[in-house]
Amino acid sequence: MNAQSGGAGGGLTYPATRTGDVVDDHHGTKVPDPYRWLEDVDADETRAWVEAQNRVTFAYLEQIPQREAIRRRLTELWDYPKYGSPFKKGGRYFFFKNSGLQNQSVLYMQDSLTGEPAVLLDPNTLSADGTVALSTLALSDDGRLLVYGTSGSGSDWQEFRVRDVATRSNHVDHLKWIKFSGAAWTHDGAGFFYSRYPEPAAGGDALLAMNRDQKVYYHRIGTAQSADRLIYERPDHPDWGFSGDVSADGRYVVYSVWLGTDRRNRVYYQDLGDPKRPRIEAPVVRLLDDFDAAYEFVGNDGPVFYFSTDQSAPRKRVIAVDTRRPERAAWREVIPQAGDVLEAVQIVNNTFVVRYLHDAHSQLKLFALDGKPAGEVPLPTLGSVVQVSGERRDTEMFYAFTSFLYPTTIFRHDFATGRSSVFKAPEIAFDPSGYETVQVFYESRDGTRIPLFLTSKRGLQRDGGNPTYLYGYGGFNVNLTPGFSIGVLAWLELGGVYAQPILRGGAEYGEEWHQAGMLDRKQNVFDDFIAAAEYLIREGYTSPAKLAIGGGSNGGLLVGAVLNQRPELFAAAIPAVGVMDMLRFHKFTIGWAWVTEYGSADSAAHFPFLYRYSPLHNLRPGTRYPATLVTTADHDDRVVPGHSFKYAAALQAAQAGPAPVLIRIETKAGHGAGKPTAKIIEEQTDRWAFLVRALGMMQPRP
Ligand code: X97
Repeated sequence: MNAQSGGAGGGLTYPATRTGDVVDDHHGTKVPDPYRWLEDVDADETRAWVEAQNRVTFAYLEQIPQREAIRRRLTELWDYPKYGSPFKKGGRYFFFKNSGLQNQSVLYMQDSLTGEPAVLLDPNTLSADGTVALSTLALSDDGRLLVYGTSGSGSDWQEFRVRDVATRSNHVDHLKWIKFSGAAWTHDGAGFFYSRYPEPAAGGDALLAMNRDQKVYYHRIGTAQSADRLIYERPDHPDWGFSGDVSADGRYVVYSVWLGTDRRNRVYYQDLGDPKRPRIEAPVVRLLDDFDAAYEFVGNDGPVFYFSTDQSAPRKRVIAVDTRRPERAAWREVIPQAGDVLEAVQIVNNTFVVRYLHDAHSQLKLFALDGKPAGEVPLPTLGSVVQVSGERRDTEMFYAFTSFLYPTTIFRHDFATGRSSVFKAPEIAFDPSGYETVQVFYESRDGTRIPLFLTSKRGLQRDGGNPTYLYGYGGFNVNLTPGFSIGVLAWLELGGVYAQPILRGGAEYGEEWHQAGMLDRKQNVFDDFIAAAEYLIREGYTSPAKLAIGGGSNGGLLVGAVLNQRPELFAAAIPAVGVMDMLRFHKFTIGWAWVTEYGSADSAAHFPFLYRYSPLHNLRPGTRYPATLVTTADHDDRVVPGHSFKYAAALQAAQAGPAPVLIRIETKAGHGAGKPTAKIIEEQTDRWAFLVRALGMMQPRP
């Protein structure tokens, strides 16, 4: 028995969405899933639905008078050269640069810091519309060969190719069915280790099928992928993945054995012997096989391996493990846990370069290899250090620094003088002096102190009338630190306030903070977000009629959940590429990888808390929901678009208020990585145009 459900809102007529009669039995609870058919993205009926929804959405967006001006201003602001941190290999420098509006950044090389840059690889030549992006990169130890990964239309699937650096011509090598893997060269330059999945079954959809059985291979340059040597597989554990890294001295391959997005891992290694004549057939040794904590390989002194770890240290520390005496009692602590969380560590100039997060903004500290503090690199303002580059033998390092009002700038640190100086400053026509970022703290529902970054015009009137965009993530140990974004800048120019709270579930205060937002504690994340909204209203920054919320991926789930719990608190919501069906997410692509974070509806213990907040299952027909723009993309194989399709259909049917409920489905795009500049600008234009209308920011001229 099928029925049609259409909806109306704000004078809009939505495409009719057929309702099916699928009902699942979850541990005795009957749960209807009327829009199940929308999960099948290849079906003609789904394609027709997508087209019909996009027609309604774009017709709505096109009649917003400010949209054109927003697009023009975003394009204008975007158009300045952007640089990445240079990195060195074989005596040359390599770096990414985007001239301004190029769809993809170009990889350049130059012989010295003052030399002439030459293009090594321009991804813009790989497709006319910029939808083929570089996904990974590895230069051989002598810098002569480059293996690069590309992904098409935003998918997680990658293909690897090999380029000769001197001639800029490609070798015959072409590898497929790679996901969640980089490449790690042996130091003879003969080939590299990488991980891949079995080729998906013919007739199946490679964008929907579950990813399991990752295996490690060694590829020898100049040979066919079918001749690759299988190095390691674990058919007894189809969920395990393997991420190989060759040590800086070329002697070891160190594998992180990962199980989904769980922060805990195992560490295995191979001793290749002579780096110039590596024994790739060397046995795989299980060094840390307890899956008790996170261990990240930092470097080694011969057989002594350094790891950053949260073992007995939720804010992380650095330890040394002697592979000849791997037992825990023999581990040596090199850098003890501090009050701030250790975000990342690497070895440059025979020094540990450590990034800490202090209330979610960066500090950069140096330590000798024996752990003695060796000073701090002063940073320009409250912000984030991203992209530190440099190798153990280098005497310089580069890092990028960024903040809401500090366009990403490349610094060079000279270890000989101990000084950092600006290496590449962006030339952008933007005067930050009219704006300010402040960090405030508020109390969440259970009294937890939550940091909140607020960026706005200086001298803001706290009269409750400021359009405010509240953006969050809150999960998976992922940090949401201050960063420069053209989109945010355009929002500020429109008179908006940008508010970014540090929600539980992230890594900003270490593993305890992460765990406080996991599994049956997920509601804490929503409470933190709701409390941010209440704080902004109470303090006079804004009011419900002027408040919008946004987030992507796990943040799309956040927006969906909070919208259901407090629909009256907001005027608009923009859930992007969200996980909206908490009962079925684990059945598609890599969704199973999130089970240690979210739990699984297959578990009778987990089902009740998932069912209680799942965005798709907590919409109440007859409710006045805020104006909502759901966004997703046809090639999103991280969070499959079916989540957003079903959610948008259900929200359109439930909407009792006048506000629009729209879904914007991007084509030839995915979860976000590698998105071409042209598509980013189009999407950002539509988000701000939607909010300008929903929050009544500028009255359309008569
Ligand atoms: C993922 O779903 C990544 C899926 C593949 N993957 C893992 N573990 C990762 C990885 O399952 O890439 C990993 C990487 C970064 C952060 C966390 C896990 C891995 C780890 C070590 C070595 C190799 C791979 N992610 C989540 C996501 O996209 C958040 C972060 C990455 N989600 C979409 C969560 C819900 C919505």
